[in-house]
Amino acid sequence: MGAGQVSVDSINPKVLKCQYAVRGEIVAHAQRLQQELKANPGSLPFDEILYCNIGNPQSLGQQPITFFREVLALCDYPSLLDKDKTRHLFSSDSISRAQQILDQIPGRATGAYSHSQGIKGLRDTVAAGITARDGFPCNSDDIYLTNGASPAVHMMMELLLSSEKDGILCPIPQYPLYSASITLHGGTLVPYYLNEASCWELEMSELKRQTEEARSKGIKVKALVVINPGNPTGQVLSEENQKDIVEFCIEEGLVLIADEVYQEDVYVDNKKFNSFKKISRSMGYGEEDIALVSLQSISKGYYGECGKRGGYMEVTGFSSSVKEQIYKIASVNLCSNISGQILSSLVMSPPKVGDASFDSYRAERDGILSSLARRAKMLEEAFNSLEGFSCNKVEGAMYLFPRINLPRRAIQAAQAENSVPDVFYARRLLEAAGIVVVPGSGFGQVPGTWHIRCTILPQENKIPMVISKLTEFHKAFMTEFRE
Ligand code: DCS
Repeated sequence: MGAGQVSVDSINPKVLKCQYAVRGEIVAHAQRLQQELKANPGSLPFDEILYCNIGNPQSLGQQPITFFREVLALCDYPSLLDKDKTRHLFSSDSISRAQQILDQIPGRATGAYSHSQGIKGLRDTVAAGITARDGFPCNSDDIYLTNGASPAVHMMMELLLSSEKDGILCPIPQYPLYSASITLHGGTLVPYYLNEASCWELEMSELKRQTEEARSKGIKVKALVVINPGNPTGQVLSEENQKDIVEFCIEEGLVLIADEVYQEDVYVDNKKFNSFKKISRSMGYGEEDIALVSLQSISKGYYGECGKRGGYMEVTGFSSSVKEQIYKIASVNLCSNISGQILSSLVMSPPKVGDASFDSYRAERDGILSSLARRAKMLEEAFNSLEGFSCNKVEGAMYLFPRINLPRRAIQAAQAENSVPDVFYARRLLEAAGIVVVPGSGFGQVPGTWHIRCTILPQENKIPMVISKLTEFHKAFMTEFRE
């Protein structure tokens, strides 16, 4: 078949419609500039591209947790376990953990397919970790180990959406995986706006209003997505708010899809992560009351193992016949990758007090999290000090989502180029300073407001440089477009 036989007109229109800004046009432009820098050093006003567009910690220098990698290496190359010499390279608890994991893997082989929900012994470990975290029991039959949270989202959309009459409530701003997956599966995104003026609060009145409005248009609202801590908005929900959300889902008969991938990334003392499973169970609600899907990932937290692709979804409150269908969808993909499965078990069951690795594990974990908290604060203060910017507190996750009040002349200049104003700003920032951010329009925002999303992930010693480049660019930009 020749290349001409497939055209954009002949492919699935849902693919054409789907958008994913985190790796969109600004990033493509950054990659071109990076090539340019390599081919002609000194040809651009900067000598390095600073990728603040994506939550990919290790790509910017974050080191993996030693214990996790030791266990992984031993599982992947078990011959090391038998050799007296190489034993000195590994901590004693990583050796015992690897042995324990290998005993749980059929054939002791990380190169074998596993059960489609994931290796039973690893799911047992994940379930025990969830039980310890929440203080409420978790059954390993409810766990599906996945290649990150993304496939879990696609799986749920596949399950729930049959036509554009099916709606999913999503926060705006949202992480564009949700809009992309809903588009690909032919459903309708029902937006609910987070309130920027009150630190991106999730207001129940807004949820109700949007649900009613969607229903009045004939849309069957099937699920509510909540991202907590929020991406791109960085808020951490209060317990009271979470309880109201649980009540709302029960009253309205909605599946609650709780995206909890940033559960370890909370940077403020007055807020704490609570899983929706814990909140709903603490209210006395059980499986018969609420359908709940909780997502976790090895990509975030202090682990940042994005490229290993791991995570899980905990699915509760679905009938056994629906669970059979979820299992069927999982089984079409055979299984998730085994390294990701092992890491999922490790992040939910890291070294404990008294284990040989505990002190080094704790130092690595706390070092990463406290540095992220400092970086968040430094960048937040920097944005707030710039004319026209206002930035809410980063309570959690990995991003700042400051609002920018663009001068009228900048908006006109963007329109003259057929560009969206925040895309125009992000492009200018990239071209002048080499800093890559994602325009707010990629996440959704109140019409007429403009934002950018910037990660807090550049290494801490680079933050002052990021801030000074950003400041220099912004001042020049505002001067250029001043009325
Ligand atoms: N859910 C949220 C809220 C996310 O932010 C991400 C990734 C995912 C799910 C999916 O991650 P994994 O598939 O790796 O588990 N965050 C993207 C982002 O905003 N920047 O980097 C990736």
